[in-house]
Amino acid sequence: MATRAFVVMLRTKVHDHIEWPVELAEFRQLVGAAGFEVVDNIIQTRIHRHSAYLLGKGRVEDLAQRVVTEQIEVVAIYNVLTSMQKYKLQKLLRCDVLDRYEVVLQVFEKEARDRVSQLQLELARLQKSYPFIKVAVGERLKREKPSRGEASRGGGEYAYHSKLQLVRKRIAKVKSELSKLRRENKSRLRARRKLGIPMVCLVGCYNAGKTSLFNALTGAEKEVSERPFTTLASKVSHASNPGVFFVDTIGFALGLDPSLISAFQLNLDDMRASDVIVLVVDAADDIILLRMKIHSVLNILDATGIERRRIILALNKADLAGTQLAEQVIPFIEKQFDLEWVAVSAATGYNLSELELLIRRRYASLA
Ligand SMILES: Nc1nc2c(ncn2[C@@H]2O[C@H](COP(=O)(O)OP(=O)(O)OP(=O)(O)O)[C@@H](O)[C@H]2O)c(=O)[nH]1
Ligand SMILES: [Mg+2]
Repeated sequence: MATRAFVVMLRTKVHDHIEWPVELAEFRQLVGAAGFEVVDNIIQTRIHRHSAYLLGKGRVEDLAQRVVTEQIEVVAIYNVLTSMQKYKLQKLLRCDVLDRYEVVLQVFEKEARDRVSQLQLELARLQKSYPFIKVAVGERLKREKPSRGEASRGGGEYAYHSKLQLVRKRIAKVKSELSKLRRENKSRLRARRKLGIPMVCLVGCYNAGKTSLFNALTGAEKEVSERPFTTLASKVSHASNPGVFFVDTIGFALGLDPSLISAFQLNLDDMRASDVIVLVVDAADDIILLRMKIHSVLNILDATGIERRRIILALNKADLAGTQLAEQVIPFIEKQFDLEWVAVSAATGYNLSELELLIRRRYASLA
């Protein structure tokens, strides 16, 4: 039986009536993918976050009642919490509280099978949990009254410091292993670059169809699925399209926390090293969601240092989008974004040669 969860969102942009339902729906999907059954949504609108509990205290107390009566085990919060907020909420709600960072991390962890992804995720997990352990144990020590003089307090503090030291040691170990792997990856990228063959990276949100396109363009048979984050570690094509190296890599989610993105440095290196970036979107998505996803990915690419002149937009799933493509998506893209685009379908093979042509032209223009 799935773990019963509430989804909680604090809306701070009080004038936004369009984006928040989309963000909520996307988050609910991730909470589901993390293995939870969403029993209800609780939404509060206030301009300022409550510093201790995120939501107003009255709301949290109501929630605590419902957690008991409705047998809730997890409260998943759309917003990103400080360690102190998480600690206080868990204490008051008496159940696990996960914020968006942790929910997404949990979904990633379900998919991580290769060493690099596992290490990158372990680091992301440790960096989030270290300040939380500090707060949680610190608060406990403050409350504990030494029962037999100072000696027992000393024991508690000793355990506290040795626990933190263990986590710090593990962080250092994982970081050093990752930097070794990152150096190796960079030297592979340099060797590939020396061959003078264009490198083309497929980027976009999860489920856009990056791996499906990668398979269609290269004849590979990598796993494709509707689960979020099916692909974590990058895959590079070799044989069947010898004129181009295609790179399939990790997918993003709407509003992904920047500190979580920065955990995936090896994937970001693959993107940075590519000549051309194909930003893949699902053209059958609702137009508001589509706009938010494109902005989200462009922001990540900007922050990663990838220039706009390297980017081509692939409107994938043309077969599924039907008339929405010509009537809504294309006029919208033309109006909103200064990006060269091509409508394709990885499923039917529609316009793939057009995409390859655009890639070659763009590569030539970069030289
Ligand atoms: N109808 C249709 N479905 C497609 C097309 N391309 C991909 N899909 C489906 O969309 C879903 C996601 O495809 P993937 O290729 O795994 O997507 P991805 O972008 O690699 O996703 P992540 O690896 O999770 O980031 C799968 O169910 C595919 O079968 C397409 O052109 N048309
Ligand atoms: Mg994939």
